[in-house]
Amino acid sequence: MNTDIVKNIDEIIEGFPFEGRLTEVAKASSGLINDTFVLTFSNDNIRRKYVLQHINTNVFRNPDELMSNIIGVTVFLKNKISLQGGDPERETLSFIYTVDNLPYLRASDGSCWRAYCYVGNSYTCDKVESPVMAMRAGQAFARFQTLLHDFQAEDLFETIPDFHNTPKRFEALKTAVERNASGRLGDVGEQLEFALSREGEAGLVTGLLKSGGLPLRVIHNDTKISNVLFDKITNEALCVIDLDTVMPGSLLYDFGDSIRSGAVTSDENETDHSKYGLDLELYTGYCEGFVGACAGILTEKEAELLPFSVKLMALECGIRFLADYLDGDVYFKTDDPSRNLVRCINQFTLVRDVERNYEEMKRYTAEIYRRALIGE
Ligand code: GN1
Ligand code: MG
Repeated sequence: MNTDIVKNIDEIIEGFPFEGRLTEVAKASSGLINDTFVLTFSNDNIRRKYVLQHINTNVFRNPDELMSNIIGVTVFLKNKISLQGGDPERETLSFIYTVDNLPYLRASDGSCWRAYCYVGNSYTCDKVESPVMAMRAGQAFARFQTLLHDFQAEDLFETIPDFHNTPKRFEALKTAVERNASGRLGDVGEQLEFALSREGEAGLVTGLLKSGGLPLRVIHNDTKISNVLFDKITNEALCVIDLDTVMPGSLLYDFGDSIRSGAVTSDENETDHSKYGLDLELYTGYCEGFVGACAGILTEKEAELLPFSVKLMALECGIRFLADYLDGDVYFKTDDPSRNLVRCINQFTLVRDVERNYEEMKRYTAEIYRRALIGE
């Protein structure tokens, strides 16, 4: 048994009321922020699995607030799902309190850990393989939106303030340029010029949220395909996971970020940038799933801005990678010094591709929305 991949595993498992004897620890995540492990415990003939996550407190500086959001949302979802006749054990996550009845464990070295029940017969994917899969992911995120439609957004802490505030992300980029902590400023002239040429559009969604032109909702904020749990038997989406960034915001951020991360022709680390771009079929598939499942709560303005949100999220993510490249890779995990620049270039390539396909995206989206509204 290899349990060494978590250094202080004995202390951690003693902190949670796991049943049985630990027999396996497997690394499970592809995320850029937290580390996730699947623990297997055996007890006579019974095997139980749990998910253990190390919380990255550099990013989530207040784990109490973070876990308060997650527990609040999952308990609310459980009630709703039960009332609708669903299965609350499979359609959302069940967090396990520590033996001291706390929502997460602080180990003696200061590291923070949380655990939830592993949902059996399920799987996650790092890549959207087909329009049907895109559609199912869209349904899952739309369901999350509709289930939380009447959750009080004011009850949530802003775990990462201004997370999708694109104008503030531009300010952070400019600070990173001035600081040039990594000394890499000379490498990024072209990317910087590109980013600044699109700055004019950066404040559209934040402006409308402020003026009331767009509703403030409870959103997921990290809507990539790897955050959807699928059922092994039916291949339908079961629920969405990774609730760290659940905060108030615009639904457009969720839609745009799903497309940005999933309806693309290659991986975000692709070094051959000519291979990277928008996959219109996946876009349409996702849009059908998402809009089909939440057309009833969408406002006209939200529906109109869905294609724009893709461009916005790609631009924002690109400038985040660029700022981190200039800062010396302090935020996103990297295994290569050029990684964040590569990621940035791919995002900007996607922005250009969305601009090229914009009219078509708008046409498809409007048609999907029209059909969803009349229940076709
Ligand atoms: C981070 O850790 P992960 O991969 O779920 C980031 C997202 C970015 C994404 C880019 C809390 O998500 O905002 O879109 O990387 N999450 C946080 O791959 O910053
Ligand atoms: Mg995440």
